[in-house]
Amino acid sequence: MRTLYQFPISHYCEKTRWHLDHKGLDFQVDNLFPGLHRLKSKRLAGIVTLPILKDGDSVIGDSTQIALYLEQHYPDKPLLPADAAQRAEVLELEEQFDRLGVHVRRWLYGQIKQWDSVMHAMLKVYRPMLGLRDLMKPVLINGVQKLYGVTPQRVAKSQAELLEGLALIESRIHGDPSRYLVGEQLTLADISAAALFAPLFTPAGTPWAGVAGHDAQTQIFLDELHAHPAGQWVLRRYAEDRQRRN
Ligand SMILES: N[C@@H](CCC(=O)N[C@@H](CS)C(=O)NCC(=O)O)C(=O)O
Repeated sequence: MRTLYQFPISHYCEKTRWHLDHKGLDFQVDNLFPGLHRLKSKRLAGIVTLPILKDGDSVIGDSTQIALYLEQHYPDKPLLPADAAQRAEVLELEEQFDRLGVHVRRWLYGQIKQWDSVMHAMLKVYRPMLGLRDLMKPVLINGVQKLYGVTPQRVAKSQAELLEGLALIESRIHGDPSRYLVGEQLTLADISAAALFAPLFTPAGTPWAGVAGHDAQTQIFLDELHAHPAGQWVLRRYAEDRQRRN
């Protein structure tokens, strides 16, 4: 049996879900409660973040390690090219987009004006547990702001970083949303970039669709990003390459 320990709205968890779905691997999800998840994640994999994958007797933490594990143990439908130079490029891009995922998250948290819709999306999968779920909301709001460094200066820097990330996508695809980042096929670089930028573009069927806690000014900025080739690229990758099994 395969279990993905996750938060549904985590874009790093989405990257792993996409990879598992791409390989056609069945898995169940165990949605851990934010904050309390650390008790389990430390015990399972000695880390404080999700995703963590349990595959039979193997436990792998961190979306990059999981990706490498999946490529090694399930070689069908590879997301790493056989060509050594292309493979190195994919791994390098994957690392860059993982780093950029931090900025996407911080910037988005920095835009939230109404937390209700965001908290609802974050917590709706958990049972109310004697009202504990709702009692935890203010603690969580404070917690994510501290944990992810959501201060005005850092949010502004993250905006610059995420714009650079979108420019990187555009340069790799030469402005053409139909192209892949490396070579002619979907690779780990594409699913990393598309999943980690997806919360900005809220593709249909993702946990972010319909979630909006930001104001009109942020929406104008997001609409502009949508119109860019990189925004169109993320949506296109979702429409064409994101097969869902779960
Ligand atoms: N480098 C890690 C990052 C994962 C990550 O940042 N996960 C966040 C959710 S988006 C998390 O678990 N945060 C909870 C915490 O730090 O307590 C990966 O690729 O798996």
